[in-house]
Amino acid sequence: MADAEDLKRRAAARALEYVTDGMRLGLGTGSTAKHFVALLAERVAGGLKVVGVPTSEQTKAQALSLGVPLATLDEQPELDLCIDGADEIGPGLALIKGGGGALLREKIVASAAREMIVIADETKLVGTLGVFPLPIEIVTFGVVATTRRLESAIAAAGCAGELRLRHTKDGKPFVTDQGNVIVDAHLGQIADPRRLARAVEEVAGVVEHGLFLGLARRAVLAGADGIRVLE
Ligand code: ABF
Repeated sequence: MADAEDLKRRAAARALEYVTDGMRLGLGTGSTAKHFVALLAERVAGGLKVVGVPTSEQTKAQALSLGVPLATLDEQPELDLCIDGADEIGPGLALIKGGGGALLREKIVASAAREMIVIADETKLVGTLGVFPLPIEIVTFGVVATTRRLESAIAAAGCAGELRLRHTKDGKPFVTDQGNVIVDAHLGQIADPRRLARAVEEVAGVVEHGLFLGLARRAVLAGADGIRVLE
């Protein structure tokens, strides 16, 4: 039986079929995206010509170490395709992302791409988003006040749950690549993702949230029975 890493690698390998010569690619973050970057590097070594825009310092370091040509988003502001993982994939390919802490750059890069393909093992597919905590990136100024305003906004949008500031393993606040912090909203279920997204976006101090709505065009899902492509 295939283990989780094997399934992630298979999804990444299938997504590679959408990559063609000359493409400008958004390169995602996380363990599934890491497989994609490794497989892409093999194709680059074999002569495929692409340029990648990484969504995190982590992905940048991996791609550089494997010889994948990179550019910044300012150098390549329009991308052909972005390939990234997700924490949950819900109806209509609505996503929760950001468990890895890279949601801000991930959303900017995905938005700059003509198409986004999400890659995952099929356990990420859910009927309703929200079991995975929703990451919300906020600025470091006024964290307590912003978190309180977020609690009210989230309740007004019909959701309930606890908000927790994310910490690293050694107990320090987790700091993103952009120098912000993350509050994880433990909501259990998000009945109306658009309503929640709008409510969160209205709170001063919020930089971005992990609801990716209307961004993914396809999901390549690997399971024990093979690969499924949802569109
Ligand atoms: C990134 O990696 C994130 O948005 C998401 O949090 C995570 C998914 O990680 P994995 O592929 O390791 O499950 O795409």
